[in-house]
Amino acid sequence: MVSDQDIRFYREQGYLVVENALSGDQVLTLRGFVDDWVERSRNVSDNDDFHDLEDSHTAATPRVRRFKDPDLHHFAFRALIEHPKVVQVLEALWDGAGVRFDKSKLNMKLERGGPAVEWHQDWAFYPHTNDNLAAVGFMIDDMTMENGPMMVIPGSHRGPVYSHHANGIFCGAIDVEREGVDTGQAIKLTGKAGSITIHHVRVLHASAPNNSNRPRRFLLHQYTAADAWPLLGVDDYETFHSNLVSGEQVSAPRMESLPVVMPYPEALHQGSIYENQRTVTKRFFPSKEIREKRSV
Ligand SMILES: O=C(O)CCC(=O)C(=O)O
Repeated sequence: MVSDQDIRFYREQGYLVVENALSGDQVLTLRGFVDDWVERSRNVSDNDDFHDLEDSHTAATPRVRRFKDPDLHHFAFRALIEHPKVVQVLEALWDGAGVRFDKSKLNMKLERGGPAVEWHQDWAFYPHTNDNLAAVGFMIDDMTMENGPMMVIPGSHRGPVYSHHANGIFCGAIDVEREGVDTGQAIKLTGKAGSITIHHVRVLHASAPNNSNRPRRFLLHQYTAADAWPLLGVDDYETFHSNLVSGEQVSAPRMESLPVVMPYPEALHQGSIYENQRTVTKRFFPSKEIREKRSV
């Protein structure tokens, strides 16, 4: 599934794209459940434990930004946590260390306006005792150059850990201009539905709004090595324990000397990265209102 060359590539570049991880039938099944969830979201008017809504969401025109923890809502999603190819790849990338599932989220980015995600490093949200952490993204739709694919800055996982604060408060994004980040080096992770992306917890990434006519639904699973413990603490040990998908439980964390900026004081808006990033003062991707004003 992954070659030594893939492993070297990931270690140098901080990301990998693997094709055909899901079959065409699996993709169609997942799309069916998601379509049904969007249909049912007509009855939802506020963000809750499952729905994260675009500002323009209405019963007539449902616009969901994210379904939170889809694994808790359907077995088809739960089953993907232990997808053998994913576990195999992560074990290979982490030299056989056990693999723990952390969290799942389905970023919807619907056609004609699905929102941007500003530049950030996942490490800023959940630092651990070591950085053998990655997010695996399942492409539920083709990710193309036009529909707001995830972008990464190759090699940035080996660079600095940036402040994700605005006015001293965590906002879940970095000011790329202030930090001198060369976004010209970014590459778009495109691929056919059924492909997966794997990105290192410290790699800089973002995605533009989806102004195309096609949805870009992207299911992200966060994983950690079994010996990486969260610096923000374990909320619920039973779940933490049962989330181990391969290897042995380790109660002595592997500590590495790594840069960390704690995500405190907490973001003013809670619930998702989209909410956290509401207080970003300097946007890389202009808001919809600004884009509309510019095009008048
Ligand atoms: O959906 C995307 O393009 C990226 C999302 C992301 O980085 C996140 O949700 O943390």
